[in-house]
Amino acid sequence: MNKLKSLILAVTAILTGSAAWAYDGSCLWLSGADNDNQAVITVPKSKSPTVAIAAEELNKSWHGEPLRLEIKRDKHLGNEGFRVYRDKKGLVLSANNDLGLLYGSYALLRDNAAGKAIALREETPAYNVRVLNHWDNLDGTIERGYSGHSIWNWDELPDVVSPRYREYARANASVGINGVVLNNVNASSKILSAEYLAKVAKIADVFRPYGIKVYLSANFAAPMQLGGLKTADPLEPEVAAWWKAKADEIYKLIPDFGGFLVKANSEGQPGPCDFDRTHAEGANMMARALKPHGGIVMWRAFVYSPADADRAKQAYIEFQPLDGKFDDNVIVQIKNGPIDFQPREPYSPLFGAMPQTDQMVEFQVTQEYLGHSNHIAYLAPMWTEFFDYVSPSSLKAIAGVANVGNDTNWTGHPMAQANWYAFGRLAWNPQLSSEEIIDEWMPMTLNYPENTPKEVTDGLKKMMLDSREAVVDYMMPLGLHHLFAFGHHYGPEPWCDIKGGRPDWMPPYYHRADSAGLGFNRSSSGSNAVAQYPAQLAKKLDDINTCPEEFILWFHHVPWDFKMKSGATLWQELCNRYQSGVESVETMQRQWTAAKPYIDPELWNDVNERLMTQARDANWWREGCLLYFQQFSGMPIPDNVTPPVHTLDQLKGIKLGISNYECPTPELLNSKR
Ligand code: GCV
Repeated sequence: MNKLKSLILAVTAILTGSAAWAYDGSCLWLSGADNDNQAVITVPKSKSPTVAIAAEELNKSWHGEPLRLEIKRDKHLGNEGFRVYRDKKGLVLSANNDLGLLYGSYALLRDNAAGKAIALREETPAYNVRVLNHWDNLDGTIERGYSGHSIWNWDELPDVVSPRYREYARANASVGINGVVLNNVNASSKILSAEYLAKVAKIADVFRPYGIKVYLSANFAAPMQLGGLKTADPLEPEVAAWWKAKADEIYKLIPDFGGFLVKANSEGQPGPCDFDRTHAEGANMMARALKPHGGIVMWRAFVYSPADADRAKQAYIEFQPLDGKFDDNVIVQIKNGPIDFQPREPYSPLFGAMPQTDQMVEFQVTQEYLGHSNHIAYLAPMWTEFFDYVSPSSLKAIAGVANVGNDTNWTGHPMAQANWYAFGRLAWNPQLSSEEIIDEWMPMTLNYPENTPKEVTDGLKKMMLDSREAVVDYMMPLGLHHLFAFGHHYGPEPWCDIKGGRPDWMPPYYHRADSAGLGFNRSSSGSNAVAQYPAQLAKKLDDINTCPEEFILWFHHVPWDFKMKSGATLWQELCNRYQSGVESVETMQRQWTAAKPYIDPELWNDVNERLMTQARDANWWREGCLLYFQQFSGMPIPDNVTPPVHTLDQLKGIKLGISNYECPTPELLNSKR
């Protein structure tokens, strides 16, 4: 719902005397003030604004027994942990400091809102750095942003500080996120100018009471672009001095500044390799500038210069030999998979391959490759699947590419709020299951009445839990990847071939369809990417008969008549998976329809319309991919699969004409079919 509509509703409510509250999605999972609340809250005497926020939140919405907040030394709890226990006088929330009390308050309120009994417990976060990465540009656009423009109003800062910054900080703190990188990794050096740092400082001031540190993406060539130096060579003393002076300047303005995120020598960004230096030399030089202030460098390993014929191997080839060469305030930030946030990827083999180096995972919360804001794709199952392979304890920190924009409901698709929520909860506790997280999020956000039939809420839960697998099935099942339309990555283009374009930006590079079969041979008889994994897993992946089927086309070029576990041939199985993906969306539509009487009409209609788009697009994917691959398999589409109604040429003719900064609208999609 747009802002104008919200305003009209609010005004109508005032004029008609009806309830002023109308759903617009802006509250996220957080409840507003609760007038019936009779809570008795005792808080420590403190001037801390953080304690004041905790008290305000509890006074607003706590429905439990009288509660006492205490600051008490407890070495188990660290800086951010909390304990909930009972003593003779009643229920107590205690922590070492104000921040622990804030996190504990949000945890208690979560229990309340989800209708759970208060669990007596001790909680500490799994990671000290739990950070969202905004890919927001200084002109207000967001790379891969699907919910409007950036929430940072750079033009009006530092004079005007939008109230939304506080709402945003509150939402993050409520799920345990404690850091925000404000700007795109494709970074403009301007963010480091005095003019912009003054603006950044204002945002940091708003975030501070919520325990959130500000970080910035830094352009490696800033000493040249901003400082007028002739070089950005990390071994040149004047370059190191420039970064040191810049760090000193930043910390004067923002004493708790978190540090830098750097995309170097990747997709055209400058980096140390431009000066024949290594990633470690570049990262360490910047880290040394931050070190005296306690800052860190998150150095991305998202690189794929063609050092090998297989892009999936390139980051490992470039980074693994640098193990042990990074300073202790550098963390190497690695995307969960070896290619690029596909609907399903095996984990990146770099994880665990650099035992002397701190590593962090980068998840993508924004749905660049999962239907933008038009499709429901609850991503906790993808992230917990990653943790099934990579032990959370082997990581030092965690990052998620934000899906937040200035739409009233923050995330475009109302259900995409669940991904922001899930990222925060998993960053705090990666042992949580997707189901536990959705059990928390759903009642708090969808706000259905308590007497909603269980089969309805079970249906909604299933809709969310199955949604990512549905996307995998209708977009690229069985380990297929990167079949996306060029540039914007919305619809299917397995045929895409742009003259002069990098081969590894073209889908045929990844699917390798030919008359013999389908899939990228990364086994020992092919690119041997399997060898980058630990020996036991490598052996399993290497054998077409033991490779998990969800990855079979990632690691093998599989003959069309290969017998799959179901007994079907590869071709039949492929057709079945595409069909099943489409049918799953139809099931999701039925689950949503069953919930209609219990959901706010505004919310229900919004999601319903998006589901219609999703259903149509799922079919678009199914038809496009099956018709295209059929040219190679030469086999008929089985009877159990709905016959395509379009021709391949018709589907090839669809060009959305959208940029990398927007979501195709339903109107645009309608006009193309
Ligand atoms: C910020 C992919 C995306 C780019 C993104 C890049 C990255 O290539 O398509 O938009 O750039 O990843 O993670 O740096």
